[in-house]
Amino acid sequence: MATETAFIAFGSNRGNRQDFCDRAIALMGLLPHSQVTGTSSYYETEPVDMPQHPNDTWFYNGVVRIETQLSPERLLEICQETERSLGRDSHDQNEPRTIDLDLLFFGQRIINTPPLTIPHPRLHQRRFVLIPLAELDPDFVHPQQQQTIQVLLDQLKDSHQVRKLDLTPGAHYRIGPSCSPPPTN
Ligand code: PH2
Ligand code: MG
Ligand code: MG
Repeated sequence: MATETAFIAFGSNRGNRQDFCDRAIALMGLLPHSQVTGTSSYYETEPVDMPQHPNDTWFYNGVVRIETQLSPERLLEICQETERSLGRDSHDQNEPRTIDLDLLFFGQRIINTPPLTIPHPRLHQRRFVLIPLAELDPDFVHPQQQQTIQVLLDQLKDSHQVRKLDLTPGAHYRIGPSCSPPPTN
């Protein structure tokens, strides 16, 4: 089976946003026939394309990169199952959500078969996606725009704010050696 590089964006604007993002990253680490090969920093980001309420919570956003032998259809299904398992109960774009997982790229493939649209149709217009993507792979070429992530970011006109957070992504739920308690001597 061929291995492809996929990028998945995560976002949370409800409840304990850091915790939901940590848990989503941990669950991505358990994907069958797949390996997480990169996790961006967390960013706190101003809401984009949402009706403005005065005390709207900003999002936590970031991106993970995986090498996978899954099909894009199966990967999408697993992302949706993961959203449900983390308490996502609405798919109304305007409702706050515990976690949103969006498939951004699947190698260089262009897919337009409902329910899949890859690349994600708005990713090249969104600073909250391009900044974490550029952290992981600035030279990745967008198969439709035919530009690298870095060039798309340099050319971007999106004035919504994106602030890098000083947190370790996935820290609370990391599986493996970093779970060991610190030495006690
Ligand atoms: N997701 C949306 C719409 N607007 N804005 C930010 N800052 N972050 C998001 O993840 C986001 C958004 C639809 O999924
Ligand atoms: Mg989304
Ligand atoms: Mg989504």
